Amino acid sequence: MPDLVFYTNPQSRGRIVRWMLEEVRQPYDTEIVSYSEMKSERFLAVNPMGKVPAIKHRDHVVTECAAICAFLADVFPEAGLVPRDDEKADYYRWLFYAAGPLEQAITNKAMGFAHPAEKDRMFGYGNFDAVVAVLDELFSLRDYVCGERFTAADVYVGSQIMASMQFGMLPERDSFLRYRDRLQSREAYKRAAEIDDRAQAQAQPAQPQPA
Ligand SMILES: N[C@@H](CCC(=O)N[C@@H](CS)C(=O)NCC(=O)O)C(=O)O
Repeated sequence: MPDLVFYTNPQSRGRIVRWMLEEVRQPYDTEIVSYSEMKSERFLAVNPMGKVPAIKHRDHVVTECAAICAFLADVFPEAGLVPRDDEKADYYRWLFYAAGPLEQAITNKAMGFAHPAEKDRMFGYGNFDAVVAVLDELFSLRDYVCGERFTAADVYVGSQIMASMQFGMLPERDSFLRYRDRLQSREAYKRAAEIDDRAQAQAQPAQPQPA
């Protein structure tokens, strides 16, 4: 039995972790958790937030996509996705930036929550336009979060950027589109997407079409 169990739903942020799992290429068991099961006693024992994704590695549960990506990179260093010493500053900086300020900016924007400009200083992300400009500059100057080389930080930062663009919550800047193309050409990305698309189709069988 594999040391890793992956709790997910194919229509969730679990897709980020699926990609990371495919990058590290370790055996894992998948448990699909339906939205109606997420607040069950059984699943709350795994994640008291009642949310996916989560992983269990031996006796340890890890939740939060960014933490899971960093954890898997650390535990399976042979995948080559941990930062080298000279990459650590960028790796941690932008991983935490994406899990905090970027995600808040995007969800607030999607919900139509706006704050007056004079309150920017109270918000960790300042304002949405500033977040977009900072990321646009970053990916105009480099191919990956840490520069030339793909690391686990790209799985998370890239997923946030790609999903937000896909749902129309982030503008399609050229730098973001080029970054997306680089990431989507990865074999592990394609494998993960295929697995989740298949799981999603099984969960929602196609409706018969009227003749
Ligand atoms: N901060 C968490 C967010 C997890 C999350 O919100 N997951 C959603 C699916 S994308 C969920 O499980 N929602 C079910 C619920 O809240 O009942 C992470 O990064 O993993």
